[in-house]
Amino acid sequence: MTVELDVEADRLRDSVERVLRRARERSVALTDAVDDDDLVRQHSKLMSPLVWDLAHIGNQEELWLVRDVGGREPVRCDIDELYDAFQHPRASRPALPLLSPAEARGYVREVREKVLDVLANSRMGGRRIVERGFAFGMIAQHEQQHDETMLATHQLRTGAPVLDAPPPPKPGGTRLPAEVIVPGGPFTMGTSAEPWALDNERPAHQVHVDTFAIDTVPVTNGAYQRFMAAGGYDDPRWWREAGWAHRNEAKLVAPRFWERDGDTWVRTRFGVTEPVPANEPVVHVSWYEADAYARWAGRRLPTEAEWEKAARFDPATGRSRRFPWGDDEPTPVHANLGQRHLRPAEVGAYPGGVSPLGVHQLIGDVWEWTGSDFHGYPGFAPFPYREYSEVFFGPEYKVLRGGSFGTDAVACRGTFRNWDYPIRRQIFAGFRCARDVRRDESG
Ligand code: AVJ
Ligand code: FE
Repeated sequence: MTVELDVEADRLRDSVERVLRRARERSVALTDAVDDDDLVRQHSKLMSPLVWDLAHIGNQEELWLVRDVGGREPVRCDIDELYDAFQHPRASRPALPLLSPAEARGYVREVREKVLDVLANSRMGGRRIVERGFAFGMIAQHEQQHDETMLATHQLRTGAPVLDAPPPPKPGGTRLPAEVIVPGGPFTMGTSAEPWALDNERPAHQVHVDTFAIDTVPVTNGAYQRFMAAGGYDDPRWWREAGWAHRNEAKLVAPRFWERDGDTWVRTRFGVTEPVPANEPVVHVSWYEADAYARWAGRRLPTEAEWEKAARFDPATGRSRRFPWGDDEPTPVHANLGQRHLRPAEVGAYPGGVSPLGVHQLIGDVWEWTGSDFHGYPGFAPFPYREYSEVFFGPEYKVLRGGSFGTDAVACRGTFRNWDYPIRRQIFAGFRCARDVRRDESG
């Protein structure tokens, strides 16, 4: 028994070390890609300077893994306040006396060395926070979430391209049905078993969902351009009141990063301008734009429960899977995750990731706006800190699901929940549509 537990703990420590290293390689690549001047500059009021994200990653790691889990002395006790996201809004961060790029790099390295020592000595159990490596998994996810945020900052910066990646796979040419019918009935939403699931994904609970239809693939640029060409941005019928007000104030006419070039649209991605690719999922649209498109199309956004049922429900067993394809961790066969590519793949490009009911690309490519506000599930309990989720619960945030090409596998699963304001467009967000299905239609 003890020997088995030791083997189990060894395996866990190895996998923790791998995900921590993977996150750090990405953070280093994203911050080494530009010069120091670029690291300390603010590329958009919506974002922190990259050097803030870097030191904040180290500071969270220090707070939870060095001090709390490890019970060690602080590496630096004088900078917590600077890197507390609740003390300083993003727009004010460039003016703070932040660590310089060299200091930030030294800081995260020093913290990591201590953490690897804490890890080597951790029993991976005993206290709830280290049960099955939770705190380490939480910090790897935190770093990867900031890496995705830094990738969004890269997308907002101007200048010559500095990031590079091979193109994603192309679809095989199989024709897919436009939509999939998901049978009504109960399913298990959320999880109590996933060791690294964050507090807002818990606990597992039964939810009844009426029969509905959901798009087989995310809405493409080509489909979205038909909405634009039909005057969708100029017709208040399709927009809810707050969306129409925002469309007027922000003068929305197209997704973020699109520009008119003669009579076609081009878009700039990580410094490269190209014609808008018709078969890729649309990305960089706000919730209000997604909502207006859906209404124009005679459809609606899926609720969060509908999205999760489409992604996880296995009608053969009645069970909810970890991922659409099953319980195995994502690989490049399943989904476009982890910044392996710098764009979403064309729709139909991941047949290996299809759900039991036949829905494609739920994981990876683009975050998908749902129609739902961000709330705690029945029985929610904040863990390990209220500021991860609970302080954001309420009607002002909309839930996004599924992860993007810029989301690492450690921070993505069938239960994972993201949220943002309905006006936000700098995140890698698209959507798919759903509709109610009448009883006589579903037989
Ligand atoms: C879950 C992506 C909304 O970036 O604000 C990072 C993740 N929480 N540091 C965010 C997060 C604390 C969070 N999102
Ligand atoms: Fe953070």
